[in-house]
Amino acid sequence: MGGMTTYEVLTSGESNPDYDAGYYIPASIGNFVWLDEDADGEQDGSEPGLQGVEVTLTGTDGQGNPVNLTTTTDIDGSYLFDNLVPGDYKLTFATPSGLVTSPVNQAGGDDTQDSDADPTMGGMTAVETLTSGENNEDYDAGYYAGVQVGDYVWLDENANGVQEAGEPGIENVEVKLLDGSNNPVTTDANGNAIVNQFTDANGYYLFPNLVPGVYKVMFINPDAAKYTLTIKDAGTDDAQDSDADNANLMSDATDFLNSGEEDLTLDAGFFVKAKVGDFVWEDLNGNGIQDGGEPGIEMHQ
Ligand SMILES: [Ca+2]
Ligand SMILES: [Ca+2]
Ligand SMILES: [Ca+2]
Ligand SMILES: [Ca+2]
Repeated sequence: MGGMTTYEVLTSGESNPDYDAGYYIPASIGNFVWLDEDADGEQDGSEPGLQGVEVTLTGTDGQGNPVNLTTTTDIDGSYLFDNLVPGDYKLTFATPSGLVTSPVNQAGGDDTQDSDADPTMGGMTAVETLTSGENNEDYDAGYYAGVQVGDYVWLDENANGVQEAGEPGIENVEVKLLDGSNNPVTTDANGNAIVNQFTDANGYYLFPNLVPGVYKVMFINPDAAKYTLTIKDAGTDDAQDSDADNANLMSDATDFLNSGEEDLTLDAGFFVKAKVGDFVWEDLNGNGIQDGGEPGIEMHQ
């Protein structure tokens, strides 16, 4: 009715104070989905936005109407639901394919710099009450890709510490995953349990889909009576050397692996000790041949 009231008949002497008008300013909520490269749940300066992530707004506006709207993030990772009636709303971020949701409510409690999508709630945020004119840009979501470490145990036939053509892998060697402080790593980026890996028929192992961070591995000598660990860090190519320390069979720590990175240079070489021998005898007839009946000589020091 264009802001028109009903028709009121004013009678003689009437003073009617009941004709009022209320207004609100539309509200908005947004605004950022980003690649959390170090998986700390904080928006660091160099971390880019993620395009094409689906965001759904649900709730009830102040007039009791249910609201259900969906949008996708722009090329810079931004999104916005605007022109909203003030009310109670929450957002649900659809996890992009192949990525993992960052931890919620980090960044030292700074709501402008954290991630608000709760991975235990399917990417849903808490409920936000938007008031008249509120432009809330603090509803953000971070995602990262898992990292991986590996990948090889081999028979260092010439014991020079370098992986060379013709030197085969060793199958079924057990490898443990440790963090940078030598503690066992128990879960992957999706919260699944990590078990020790065993090298395959070609000597390869892999710990995939890990939370970005620093890792070490520890190799278990498959047969200590047979195998000796080769020398560490021989040569100049980290991809072709052995990384296990002789004292504890642990590698050095990797660099910090950011979202999607890998370090496949964590390798270990073992060799089998060579033997020489084995007979000194009394050559009774002096012909230089070990004839039957010619006895061995026991040497005494
Ligand atoms: Ca971060
Ligand atoms: Ca926030
Ligand atoms: Ca070698
Ligand atoms: Ca290496």
